[in-house]
Amino acid sequence: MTAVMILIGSKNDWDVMREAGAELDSLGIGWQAHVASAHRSLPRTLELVREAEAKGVRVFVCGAGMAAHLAGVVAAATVRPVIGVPLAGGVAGGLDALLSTVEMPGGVPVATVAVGKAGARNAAVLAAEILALSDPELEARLRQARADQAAAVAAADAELAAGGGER
Ligand code: RP5
Repeated sequence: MTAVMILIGSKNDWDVMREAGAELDSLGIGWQAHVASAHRSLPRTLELVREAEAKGVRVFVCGAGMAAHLAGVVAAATVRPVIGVPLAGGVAGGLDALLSTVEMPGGVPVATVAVGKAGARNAAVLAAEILALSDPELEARLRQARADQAAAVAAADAELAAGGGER
């Protein structure tokens, strides 16, 4: 089942947004991705949202750069959760996209994450956390992923110490 739809404003956004797909894969969540521009192909974008709702997509993840209106337009077209990933590339290195994504008018929220790859990954994790509210097995996988992260930090710390991390 496709639980998450990833939308990107340009094919050039995929290099970063593929991180979201990879994270969803690692958590065992079904997804599909489409290029759908708020500016260049608005009717198709709205059609994709309608189709996604009809086939049971529960969370939208939208990545866009520059005047990043994709997440906001999708949020205007659905009451399902929309997570926005601002992407670098504009004149302000991603700050432009961050503000375009996060500054939504009251009543039409976009849950906005960090600029770039960390944001793409966190969008997937946040989508998973939303889905896990009604899926105890997914919640267990999320808890395991957090435990794995902590173990990786501990391993890095031990490696640093073994390599002479003190004087
Ligand atoms: C946005 O404009 C896209 O999300 C992309 O990040 C940016 C530039 O698009 P391209 O000119 O690279 O297609 O709509």
